[in-house]
Amino acid sequence: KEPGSAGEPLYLDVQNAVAEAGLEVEVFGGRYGLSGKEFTPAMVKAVLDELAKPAPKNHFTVGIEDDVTASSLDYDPDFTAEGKDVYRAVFYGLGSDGTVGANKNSIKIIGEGTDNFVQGYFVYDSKKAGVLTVSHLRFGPRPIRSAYLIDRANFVACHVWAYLDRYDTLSLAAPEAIFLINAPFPPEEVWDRLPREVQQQIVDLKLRVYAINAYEVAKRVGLGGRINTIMQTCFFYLSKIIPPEEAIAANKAATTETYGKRGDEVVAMNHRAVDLAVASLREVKIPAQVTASRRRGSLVPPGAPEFVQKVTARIMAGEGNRLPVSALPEDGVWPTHTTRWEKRNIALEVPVWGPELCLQCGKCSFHCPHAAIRTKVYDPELLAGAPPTFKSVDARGREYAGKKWTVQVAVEDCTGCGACVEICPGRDKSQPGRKAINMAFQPPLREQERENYLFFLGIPDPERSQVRLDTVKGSQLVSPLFEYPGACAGCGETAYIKLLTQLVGDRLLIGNATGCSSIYGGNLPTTPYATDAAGRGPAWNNSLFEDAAEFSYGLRLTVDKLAEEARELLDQLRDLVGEELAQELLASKQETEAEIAQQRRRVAELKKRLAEAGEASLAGLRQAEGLNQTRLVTGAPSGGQPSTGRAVLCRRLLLVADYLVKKSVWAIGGDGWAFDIGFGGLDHVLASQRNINLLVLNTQVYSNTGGQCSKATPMGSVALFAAGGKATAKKDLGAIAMTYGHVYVAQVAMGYSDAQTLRAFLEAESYDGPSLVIAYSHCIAMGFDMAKGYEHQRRAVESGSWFVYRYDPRLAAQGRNPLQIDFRDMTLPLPDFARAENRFSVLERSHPEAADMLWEKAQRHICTRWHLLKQQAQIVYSDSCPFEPGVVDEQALAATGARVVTGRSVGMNLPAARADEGEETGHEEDKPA
Ligand SMILES: Cc1ncc(C[n+]2csc(CCOP(=O)(O)OP(=O)(O)O)c2C)c(N)n1
Ligand code: SF4
Ligand code: SF4
Repeated sequence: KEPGSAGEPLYLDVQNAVAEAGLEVEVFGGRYGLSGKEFTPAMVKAVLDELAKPAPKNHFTVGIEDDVTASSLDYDPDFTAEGKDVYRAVFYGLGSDGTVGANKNSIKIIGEGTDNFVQGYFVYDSKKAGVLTVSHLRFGPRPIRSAYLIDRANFVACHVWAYLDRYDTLSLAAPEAIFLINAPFPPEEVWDRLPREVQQQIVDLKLRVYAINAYEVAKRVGLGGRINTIMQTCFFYLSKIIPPEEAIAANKAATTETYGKRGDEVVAMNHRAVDLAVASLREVKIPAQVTASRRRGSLVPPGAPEFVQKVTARIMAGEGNRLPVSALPEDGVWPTHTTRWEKRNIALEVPVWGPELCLQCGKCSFHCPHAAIRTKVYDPELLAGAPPTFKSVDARGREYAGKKWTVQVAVEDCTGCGACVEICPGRDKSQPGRKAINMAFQPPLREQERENYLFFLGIPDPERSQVRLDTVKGSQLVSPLFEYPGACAGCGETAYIKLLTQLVGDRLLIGNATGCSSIYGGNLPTTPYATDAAGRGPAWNNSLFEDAAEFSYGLRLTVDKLAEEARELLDQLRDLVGEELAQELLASKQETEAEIAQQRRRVAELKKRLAEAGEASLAGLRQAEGLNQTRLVTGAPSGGQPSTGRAVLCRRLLLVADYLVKKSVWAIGGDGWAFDIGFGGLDHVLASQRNINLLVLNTQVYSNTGGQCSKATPMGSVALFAAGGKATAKKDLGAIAMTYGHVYVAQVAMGYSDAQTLRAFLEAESYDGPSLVIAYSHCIAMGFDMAKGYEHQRRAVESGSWFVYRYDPRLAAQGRNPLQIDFRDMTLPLPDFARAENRFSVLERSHPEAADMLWEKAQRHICTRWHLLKQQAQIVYSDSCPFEPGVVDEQALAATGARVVTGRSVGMNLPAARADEGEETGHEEDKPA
């Protein structure tokens, strides 16, 4: 309903039709099902019952607890219209653990193999992985027309033990239902480990409980963490919808079909899993009474703000639809920095730091996609009061002499992806495989590491200006302002965003294209964008899939305009503010963190002086009845007191003074945005001369919507809409952007070189013009173990499938070639790279000839592009060379009188590379690329 409208469109249409026809019919309108809310037979009945009353409520709501306008209808939640012969099963799974896929298989097996009718509803969180999925399956002898979720299930399966403490999984169980739990310990221990509330439900509802340690079974047969086949087998075995032997045979056939493309070994592992699942399933003995004293804890830690406790936590618990209208903020403002309260505990294994092997390189923190492993350098006195298990060692390196060093894991936020362990260079020479961080079982570590992490967070960060943000290690000594995003475990996009927040801090403004990054970036109920100790953080916004570049361009124009206004006002108020302060504020170039920090202090002083001056003249302003606007704005000081007119200027300057500190504007999105749908806008922005940065998180497919082919998809790989292998080469967006000459362009892959990535980000940020950074981002859609994502990035570069380079127009202005290629040569044949990734290898298995043809062609194409790139990097630039960046000095142009230019942003120049870079760790990667 439009705000202010008398009713919803359909209601108004019907009212109109009835009135025009002159019928004597009473029309009632109401709302249901908004935002995907349920509309059940019980609610339908409530509406019909209401209409039967002498004075029914008009404009009612049902299924929403509207305690603000009191328009809700009550309904009886126990009313059901479902037949008793319908078998209802609910499965609580972990996003991307295969539960949903297995359930779809179950529907197929039962639908095709029996006379049953089947139905499946799948409820997902908008987060991609490591989150709750609930599958609702119905089977019955008659067609199923229940267009709503199950609320009384005969079978409830909980595939994640930790859910028992987070969600009321048994609220959907019918009396005497079967409850199947995946428990990561022996079945005999299950009862005693259940929270009291769950025991109570089991006893009250007389449930039959079965347990299996599916993780152990999966590990034994070589399936890693994939438990879906095991849990599906248990479902078939227990539910007896079809005879167990038939179900097992059908299940094996289904896994053959599902995993056939991944090779015989994967199929065999799944078949072994089916057999072992049945042998490992145990019934849990249920005592007559509840025995546990442990209760379910609060979903969020006690220190969480009231709103988080009362509203956010309920949405996290899956109870958002039960929140009353009055619980929601009137103005729609929702707090940020809230993923820190989630404590999802989804990792079965987490890294554990061994200080003795640590090289203090910061790579673990740099590469962690979830900001769940952090490093800190601090004064030893700050260790006072540390928990007994808190670890620290003497910090290495001259600049950290006398300080302490800690690597700390946020075990409750870690996803267990293993990326940090893979990347860690600290090895034990006497014990191959042992590193400075190693994965260990999480549950026993949880309590102690929670305490350690809290203590770690309490140690203050060093001043930004005191750390070398231009080194891998230094960049990780400031807290990220993007933490624990709900992206897939091991996501290849998020570490880039996290790094950006560390390099730019709270001056960052982001316009985000729709895609994975907008989902994990701007999710409800929690957001990963965080604030610093002063309560400030990046400003983030998402408009559309296609318009992030233009949208961010708008942010840039706005910031520039406000900065221009601040400067003009400051100029007018020089005498009031103080000539020296005004001059310093206007002249500051803010090229380094130290200068930016100084400018912040100046702005703080300016605001203080403005507030004082404003106060002094407030009385005059209040008496200024009849003053016209012109006088207000142009009023001059009189008798040493600010005039009322100048008070207005002061107030205005107070509002915009923060824009005197430089802001950094970034458009962020995927390749679907940048290469395809938003390309026109992106190109438009590149063609400008504004200081705007575009970060493309290139997963080479549309990841968020399931892996559709984009123009960045490599030739010879399989994606949705390119089922037989993509037959054209990927578009070279970087090459296109370089043709402008005035655009800073970089292609990076942090798995190949973190130092080069870091450098590119800093250069892009410092370049006073448009910058395009295209970041290779591994993705679950590529089809490999995400723990090894950075290794795949390295191989992509070594095979030439991905070139890393930087093109800096500032070099051309110095008579140097702006293009710097950041790797030496291709050392890996393309097929060797391709075979390790399912997106390619699936083609070789299904159509080997097509794979041969396309990979051969792709290899040739890569060689051609490589030669062109090398030649481009070898062109000799000189003062007289025609190859110049296409930048014209706008001020000089304006001075010709040809046009007036206003409000162009002023950027900072790149701090010169320091000769000692890379010395602190001795790693090749830490040296300037
Ligand atoms: C105009 C429009 N078309 C389609 C969509 C649906 N949609 C949302 S995100 C997305 C894919 C994003 O892919 P990409 O830009 O590559 O980002 P990624 O998810 O890979 O990070 C699509 C198709 C949309 N939001 N708007
Ligand atoms: S296992 Fe993954 S999420 Fe956990 S700390 Fe390491 S990189 Fe981060
Ligand atoms: S990556 Fe390994 S060696 Fe480097 S800081 Fe982390 S734990 Fe230490």
